[in-house]
Amino acid sequence: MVAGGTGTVLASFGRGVLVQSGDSVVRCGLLGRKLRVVCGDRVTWGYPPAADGPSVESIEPRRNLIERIDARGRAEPVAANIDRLAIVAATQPAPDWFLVDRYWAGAVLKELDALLIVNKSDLATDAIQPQIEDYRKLRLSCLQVSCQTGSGIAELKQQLSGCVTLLVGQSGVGKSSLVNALAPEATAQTAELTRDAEGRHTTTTARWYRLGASASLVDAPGVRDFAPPASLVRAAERGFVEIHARSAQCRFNDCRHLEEPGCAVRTAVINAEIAARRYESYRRLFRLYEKLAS
Ligand SMILES: Nc1nc2c(ncn2[C@@H]2O[C@H](COP(=O)(O)OP(=O)(O)O)[C@@H](O)[C@H]2O)c(=O)[nH]1
Ligand SMILES: [Mg+2]
Ligand SMILES: [Zn+2]
Repeated sequence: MVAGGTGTVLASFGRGVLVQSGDSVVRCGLLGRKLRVVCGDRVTWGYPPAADGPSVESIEPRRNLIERIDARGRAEPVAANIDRLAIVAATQPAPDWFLVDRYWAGAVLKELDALLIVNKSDLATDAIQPQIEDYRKLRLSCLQVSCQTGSGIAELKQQLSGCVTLLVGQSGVGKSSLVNALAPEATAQTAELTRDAEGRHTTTTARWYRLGASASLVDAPGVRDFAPPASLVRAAERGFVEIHARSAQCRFNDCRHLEEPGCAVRTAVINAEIAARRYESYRRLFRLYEKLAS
């Protein structure tokens, strides 16, 4: 039996965590009531005399912490030490582009790289090509793949190397299927495996999967809203690259790009230099942040 060591938290459930330590996975308790461990944490574990089994003893300082807003509007930790956000969309279920914009804005604010993965390319994708083109023009990387046929998966794997990537997206777009396609030994639970007796989807916590030697994926079901930085209503603007770029030309320094006179952003929308749909996403995110900050 190993005496302990350091490792990465694969999943955290209340008072217990799974830790990847070298090549083994250890189920640990937590030493002390104050430890709050989240998926992706780097931890030290051992067999402290005060505990009756392997226990996490300390957490290394985090590079970042991704939090979501729960149903009551409170911030709830999802995962730590993330490099990149992969936003997953598909033709089915029909994409919620406002949600995609919101995720991208969240990534910008957390200083994460962002990537759009459009899954299910085996189905007709004509309907969503215009939006994909819009994102490409804004320099968001977009990759079209199919878990079903394997198309684009090798290229995606290449893009993910060397990074810890957090997968987010509507339920049913194929996040778990992507984990299985990229890390066949992972056996992430897909829709077929997570329905309960009544056929409802069961929610699970974030899970960390090793992808070869240098990359990993975190599947984070149920993340819709990222917690905005406290006191930062203007954060919404920074999350929209094209709006942020234009704002320098607004008459007022503190222009919110809503009804202010001399707003260069609204002029750009009228001249179709900024997509009306993206501007609407900005307004909605602005209102959401305003509400959360009040
Ligand atoms: N046609 C098609 N269906 C897919 C593809 N990838 C996943 N699915 C299906 O989409 C459904 C939802 O997949 P799942 O991975 O559970 O989505 P999640 O909720 O985002 O984790 C399942 O029925 C999958 O079999 C794909 O590339 N093409
Ligand atoms: Mg899933
Ligand atoms: Zn403005």
